[in-house]
Amino acid sequence: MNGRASLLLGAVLTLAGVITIGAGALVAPAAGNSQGQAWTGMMGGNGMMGGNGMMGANGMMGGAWSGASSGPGPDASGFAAGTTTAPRLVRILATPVLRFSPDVVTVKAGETITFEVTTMGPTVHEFMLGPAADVAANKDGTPEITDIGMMQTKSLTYTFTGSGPFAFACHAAGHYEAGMKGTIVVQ
Ligand SMILES: [Cu+2]
Repeated sequence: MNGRASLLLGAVLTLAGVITIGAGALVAPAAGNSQGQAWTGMMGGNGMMGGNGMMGANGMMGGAWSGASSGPGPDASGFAAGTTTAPRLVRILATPVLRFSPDVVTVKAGETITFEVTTMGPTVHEFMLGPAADVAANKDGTPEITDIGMMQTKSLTYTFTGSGPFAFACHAAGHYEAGMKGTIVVQ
């Protein structure tokens, strides 16, 4: 981790310590983008009282940061490959400088990973993940979480079947072109 990423992580931890009051992390039930779509709606989804609003499980009052850290990667001691019943947790920050941190994530072939993506700063981000060509093309149907607002954390669970290549990206207007993308290394 470079110095800037360390600073950003420290900042987000500090902020989260102040505002994380309510529920813990939101965990997607399965791969795909069904979660984001399920959140739409006047009161149940993106509204003030819903799961994605100010008072909801993923809003300013809760779920911004669960406190857990990313599980050890394949090259680290204590590594345990994620499974569909026990996915490995990988945290990613979406930063105000239009970068993901980290922007390279190493997985074992076949692993199931839950990505928890937290936006720092006021710029809203997205997180699309899948086959690299689909992610580069912003292809419809590629797993994605959208509208990740300031200090919000949203999650996406994905199983890496095959050797890839896989990638992730933010396709908010102009962000991908500015370099807001990342690489999955499959071991
Ligand atoms: Cu973005």
